[in-house]
Amino acid sequence: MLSLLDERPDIWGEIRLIASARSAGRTLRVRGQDVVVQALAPEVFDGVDIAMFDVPDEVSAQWAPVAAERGAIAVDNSGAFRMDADVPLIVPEVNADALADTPRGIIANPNCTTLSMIVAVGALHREFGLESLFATSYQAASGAGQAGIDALYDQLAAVGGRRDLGQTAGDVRKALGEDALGPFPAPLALNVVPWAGSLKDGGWSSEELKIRNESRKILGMPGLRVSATCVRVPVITTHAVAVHARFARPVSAAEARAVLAGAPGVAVVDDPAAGEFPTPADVVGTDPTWVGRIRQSPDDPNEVALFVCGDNLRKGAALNTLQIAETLVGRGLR
Ligand code: 11C
Repeated sequence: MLSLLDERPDIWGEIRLIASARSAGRTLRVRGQDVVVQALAPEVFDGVDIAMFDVPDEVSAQWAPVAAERGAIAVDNSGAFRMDADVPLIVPEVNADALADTPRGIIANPNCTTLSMIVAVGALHREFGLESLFATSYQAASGAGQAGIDALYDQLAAVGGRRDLGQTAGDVRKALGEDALGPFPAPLALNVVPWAGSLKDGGWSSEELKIRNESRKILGMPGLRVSATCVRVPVITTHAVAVHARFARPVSAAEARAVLAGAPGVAVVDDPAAGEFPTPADVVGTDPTWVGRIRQSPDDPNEVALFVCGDNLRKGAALNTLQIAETLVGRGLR
């Protein structure tokens, strides 16, 4: 968030940094200035126009309303308010018009996996009319926070050079030891793990339901048929999603490619003959939603398949939050 503030347009006057009492008093550099971190308290929001929250759900649930009461618009990156009917869930390239109605003074930022694909899906929906969405994610360790990053680096260090591993059931788990799993339920090095989030009804993970519920809300399609399977892969940052989208009419790969190539926030790299398609390692640290492997289903002319990559810490979190703030200011809503 701080490095993006340095790069983005300067819509800001005074910038305040707020954190828990543990971090209060530290000095951080923002837009070329040293700023002392203040401890979270109601009065820190006095005089603030936009308060960007990047904290656990329970902290947002308590404090975003306080910021709103004090006159700020809270832009919240947690899951606390995303499905609240009085809180718009915004992706500026897709549904910026919903910013006009903020009855609680709170705007929600979607989950990083939804954000990694929804700009591309929204562009196709505008043109062709979406009917159903099937998604399989390949999610980076950083989606699980610093503990996820640390666990993956430690696991990779432990298996590095071990040409004996990955050949017998359970050998990677045994070599790492259960304490090395970090926030993941199985080894991530030399492996993929079909799990992210918490267990919900019917065996779905919370992450899979977030993709379903958030996509429906962002696209304004409460009855949209959505099914997702979320998988963690040994990537540090950048989520990838294999998307199968069915539309109201036949859509050729060329038509889909043309729409995506012209869509704001989307970059198309799609030349498999030359080995060119987006991969997390090649796009991490960049802003666009990268799309490749665009194909028309051989069995259903209305269905298009694509492979999408998005930096889960940038567009998936801090960047979209900042874009919401910039759009509020650009539209004169702040
Ligand atoms: C992950 N997408 O990759 C999650 C992290 O709802 O904001 C973000 C959870 C959220 O594990």
